[in-house]
Amino acid sequence: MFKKILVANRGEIAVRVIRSCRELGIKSAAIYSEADKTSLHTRLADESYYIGSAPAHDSYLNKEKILKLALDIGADAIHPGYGFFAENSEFIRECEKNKITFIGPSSKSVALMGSKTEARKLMANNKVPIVPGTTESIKSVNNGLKIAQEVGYPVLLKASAGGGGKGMRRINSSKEFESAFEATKREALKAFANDDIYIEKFILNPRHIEVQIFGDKHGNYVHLFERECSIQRRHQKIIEEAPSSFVDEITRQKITAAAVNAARACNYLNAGTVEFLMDADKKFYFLEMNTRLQVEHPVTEMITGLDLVKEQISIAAGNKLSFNQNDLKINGHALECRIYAEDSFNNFLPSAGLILSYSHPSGPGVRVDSGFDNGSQITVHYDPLISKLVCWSDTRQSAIDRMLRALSEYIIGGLITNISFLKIIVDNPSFRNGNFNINFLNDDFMKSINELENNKEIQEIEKISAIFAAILKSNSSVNNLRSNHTETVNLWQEQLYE
Ligand code: MV4
Repeated sequence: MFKKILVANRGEIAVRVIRSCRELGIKSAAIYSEADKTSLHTRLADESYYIGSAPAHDSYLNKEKILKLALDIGADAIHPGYGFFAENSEFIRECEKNKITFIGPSSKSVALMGSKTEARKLMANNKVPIVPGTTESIKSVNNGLKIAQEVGYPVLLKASAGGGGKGMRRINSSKEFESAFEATKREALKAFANDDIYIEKFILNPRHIEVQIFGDKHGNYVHLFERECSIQRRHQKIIEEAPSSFVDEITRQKITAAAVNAARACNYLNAGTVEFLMDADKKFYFLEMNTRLQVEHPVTEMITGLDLVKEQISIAAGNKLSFNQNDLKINGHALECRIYAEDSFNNFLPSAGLILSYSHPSGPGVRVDSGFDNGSQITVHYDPLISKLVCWSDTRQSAIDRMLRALSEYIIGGLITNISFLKIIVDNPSFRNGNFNINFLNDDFMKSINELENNKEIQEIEKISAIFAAILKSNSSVNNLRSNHTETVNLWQEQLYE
């Protein structure tokens, strides 16, 4: 087993990894930027090292500095979290060269899955259904027009080096083809230094279903069931759940088998996620493979009882998977809400600033993964994710009720959050009935909630209460007030949440 793991990340995911290290008796080393001197991950790790100023390219994305640090402090492994170096094959290759274990897949798998056309080719050859379209890049307008005609409009042009929604364009008819082709190519070259583009049939109103997989160094592959991540806005996931209420047992068997085929096809090592689109007929299509631990992994942990980070570490150390496929079964239902520092009712404007008062929900079936606390600063330099609220219960309906209860317990003063937006979604009848797809939070939905009369009031009250909380916090009498006049505080709570 490893002696010391360098955690090459920040925020809630750094905290998450440090916690598993501690439980395994492995020393953890945090890195922190100027902006994170007093952050939770910096304080929680066994050792913490300053690596540069706040902008990520000066600190969390400084490859040379991080690798040198790992060697200097005797770290035998690096956990990348998600984002930053998690899917950077060059960084992984450097780790491999320096005999530092990268806790994740090989640089080869990451590079392979980074090319969407190569990935599609591999999947098509290994019994993983792909979206109809090409597995080679399109060389000319005429060639593209011919293929689009065969596939049938509407089609999507996608950048081979893209992913996560970047570098794609919808084409509705042959008239639009030429200009769209040129524009997508141009944009791809600019964004990815690679102008290979390919064609897929545009799947209308699909759901986003993904399957968690694991592979070890002994040729074992397992899946940990599916997650549904359709509730998103501009490719930013907001609510995830496991299992999907749309996936029946037969579909589950097919889609998880396809995901395991995908993992085996690329000799995949460690934790990965196979993303699919699923149409209204429950036909599913491979989309991309994410070669990292994902933000939403806790919902899978809640329904399987496993610690995915511990499993990652164990596998990276060369151990066999600690369980067989037959050991796993789905227990209950879990939902995750992402608490962002943003104004959902004002074009999702980020809301940077100081968290002046913070208290999070707890109680039965509630888990909070958070990188912040009182006095933490949310800066423009990093992701605006403050916290992940995960609720488990035996059924989806009771997990939803629990989520609403837990959301109402949050107090985050000093900046605007999306908590009231989350409450509206979770309590929406269509959401409760499982009747949604990736377009659920479309412009019509946003318009309808922005027109809610009492919603305007909620927004105003939230803004005022953020200021109020800030004043309370800076006033030394706040502690007396809280302990002696609880009802006063509760009245404020009622105003805020009723
Ligand atoms: C698609 C699609 C419809 N048809 N491909 C967006 C992110 C990237 N992973 C692929 N994406 C999509 N690809 C075909 N052939 C619709 C999307 C899409 C989407 C997919 C998953 C989750 C949210 C989404 C939001 C908009 C578009």
